[in-house]
Amino acid sequence: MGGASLEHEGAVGIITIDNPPVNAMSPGVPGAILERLAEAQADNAVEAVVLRCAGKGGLAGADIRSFGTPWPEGEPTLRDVIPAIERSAKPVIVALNGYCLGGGLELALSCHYRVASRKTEVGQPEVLLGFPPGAGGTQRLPRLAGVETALAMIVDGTYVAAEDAARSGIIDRVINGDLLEGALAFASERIAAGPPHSLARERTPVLKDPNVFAATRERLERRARGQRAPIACLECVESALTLPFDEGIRKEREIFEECMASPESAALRHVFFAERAVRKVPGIGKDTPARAVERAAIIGAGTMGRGIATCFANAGIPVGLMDSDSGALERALAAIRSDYERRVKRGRISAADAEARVKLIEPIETLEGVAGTDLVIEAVFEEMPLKEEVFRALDSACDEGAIIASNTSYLDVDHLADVVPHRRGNVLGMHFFSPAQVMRLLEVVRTDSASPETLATALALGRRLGKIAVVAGVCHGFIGNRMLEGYTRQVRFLLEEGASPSEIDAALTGFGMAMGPCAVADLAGLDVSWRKRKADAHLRDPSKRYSAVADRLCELGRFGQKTGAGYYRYESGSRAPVPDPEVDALIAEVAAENGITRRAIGADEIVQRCLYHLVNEGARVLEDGIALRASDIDIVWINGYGFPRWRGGVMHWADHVGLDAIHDTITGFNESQDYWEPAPLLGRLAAEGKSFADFDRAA
Ligand code: ZOZ
Ligand code: NAD
Repeated sequence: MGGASLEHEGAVGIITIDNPPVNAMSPGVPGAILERLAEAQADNAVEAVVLRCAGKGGLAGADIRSFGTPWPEGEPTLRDVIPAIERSAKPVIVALNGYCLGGGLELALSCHYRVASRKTEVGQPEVLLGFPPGAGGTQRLPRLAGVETALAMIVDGTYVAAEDAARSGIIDRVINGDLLEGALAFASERIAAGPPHSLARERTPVLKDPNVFAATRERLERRARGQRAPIACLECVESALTLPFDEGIRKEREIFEECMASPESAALRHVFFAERAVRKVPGIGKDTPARAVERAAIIGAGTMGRGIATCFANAGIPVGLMDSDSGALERALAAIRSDYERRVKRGRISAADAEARVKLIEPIETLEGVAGTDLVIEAVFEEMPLKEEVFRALDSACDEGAIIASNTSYLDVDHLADVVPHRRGNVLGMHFFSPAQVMRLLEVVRTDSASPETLATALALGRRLGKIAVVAGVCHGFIGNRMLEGYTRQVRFLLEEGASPSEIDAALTGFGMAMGPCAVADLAGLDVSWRKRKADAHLRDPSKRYSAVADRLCELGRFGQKTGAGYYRYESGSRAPVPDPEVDALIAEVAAENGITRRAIGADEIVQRCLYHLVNEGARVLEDGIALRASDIDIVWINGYGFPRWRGGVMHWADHVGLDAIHDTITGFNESQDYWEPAPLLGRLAAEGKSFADFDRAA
């Protein structure tokens, strides 16, 4: 259990908070600070107190794991420490090092003075966990930093670096050398200067832009649709202006408690830990050796190849790019260059940086050019014979021990490993999402034969590329695309049964999905899945329902945005979807051919049919061991498919709805519709009154 110690340096008492790894305010820590503070108060030799942290973990705020569980009876909380500091007649100087976040910053704001090392960053990221600061941050920060700065930090959860924090008044001094020495020197100056030692609560918040609340509210209504916490943060900061300090604190507490109890906060806290759990992979530890990737190569310079090459360049890794079609390679290089130019124009990166990154991408003419690379990613057309041929050629061209990864969306990576028998241990899937340089998700597909070193290399590389890497087993479509198939099938069925593309999209964006499935299909290109459906036609069960709606659109050349028409039509130069009566007529025609009487379908049914299907397939993915845990599926759907983070991901959301209710509904669907056989794991968990989270805990 973490605690706090007290030592003396002349007239200064030094309290060190020690609760590795991040000095969170776990039960026991606030109590220990209070005790050390009381000792320092009682000691006549102490004239000032320096509060600091042990180690490099900073001050990460409340212990997020303790939320949702009862706080031990009688154990002091952060809310007891803060008034004790404010009551202290001896000035308390907090010395910050590294991250100072959430309750950590609230503790710091209650001190008389704040000094910080140059690498310190301060922030109130509570909104990202679904609640506003709850220990006075929304009242003290505006009084120190000004309303506009505080509002932006609290509503968006953004961090501010030490120098900027000093400029805005949050930090009193940035220390260049040794932090403790600097803090002690600062304390001596304060002792010499004597009282008064002013507190944030005694100041008046300064508002420069009277329009800032209205403008922020309007921005949040667009950006944070469906969420409560960002608006709740705004309401709290607003009350720093409209209410006396203590009333503002009461209001903040009220709103904090309301938000903390919300499903939104439970979901966001779940995602926080899910993002960390995903890194834990059986058989892979800190001591598993990983190959240093100093140079890589990408085979295939199409949509994906060019995006993946850009990821490497962004991470500063030299990368070769090869395509059997020299025109395609030239087009890719031109597209990469113009993408960087756009980013320079928007002020995202400097022209020099862009130039340096472009230089890291080296066109290679033949596969022999992969010699000297540590890792090759194959991103050619999605055809097994072609990929086999490329793998065989890579077998002769690659260095001994080089890793060969496939970016395949669906194909059997175990089979690809068999194509290069003596390199089997070095083969795996690295499934990027489009656009690869933007999307955070990377599915690392673990083959039966991949060595721990190969897997560890791919996972470490994923982190270097700024991705969130999720390990998936080999199956058709891995985690995400396997689940996607049934989701889009439901969309086609719903269209035939009476819903329009815009009704389906509105229902799912209303739920919180970043985009509706029809708009997504138009963006990605309807031809891609059409080709796949045609190639897999022989695998289809002819006794089951099939909707030809999307095929018929493709037969008309409606491939989506790139042809100006798909599920919607698009005015030239515009990406805004416009409902198209031609599509309505086509759908009605297909429905009539299949003998379907169309009806009005409400948003609830659309959401249920699409999302319960995801849950059911997710349960199968879990039971088959394709995903290591339900929370990994959540990470895949949030980062790869636009599932709302604030709903916690598909499986967490299912737990919230209740697996028994979902199982009952699916069982009902199964009586009259194809593809609804309940997944055995879903049935079992529902019968036992358990959740997917219980399944994860037991694993
Ligand atoms: O870990 C990064 C981070 O961002 N942490 C969360 C910071 C945050 O959101 N703080 C605000 C918390 S809410 C709050 O503070 C409200 C509050 O006080 C209200 C008070 C009201 C009074 C209530 C009365 C009952 C950080 C940037 C800090 C470090 O990043 P790294 O990449 O270096 O390390 P991670 O993220 O891998 O973390 C290392 C291990 O520490 C665990 N952890 C981090 N922050 C935690 C935490 N555990 C509990 N609480 C936290 N705040 C993290 O899970 C990881 O653990 P393992 O087991 O995965 O290694
Ligand atoms: P694409 O058609 O845009 O590009 C494929 C490129 O491979 C073409 O430029 C082609 O000339 C080149 N190529 C073909 N044979 C080659 C060979 N023998 N040697 C070198 N180059 C060759 O395809 P894409 O969309 O980039 O998809 C590539 C792979 O990535 C596929 O396996 C696909 O399933 C997967 N993927 C695609 C997406 C997506 O959204 N497009 C997303 C994730 C994964």
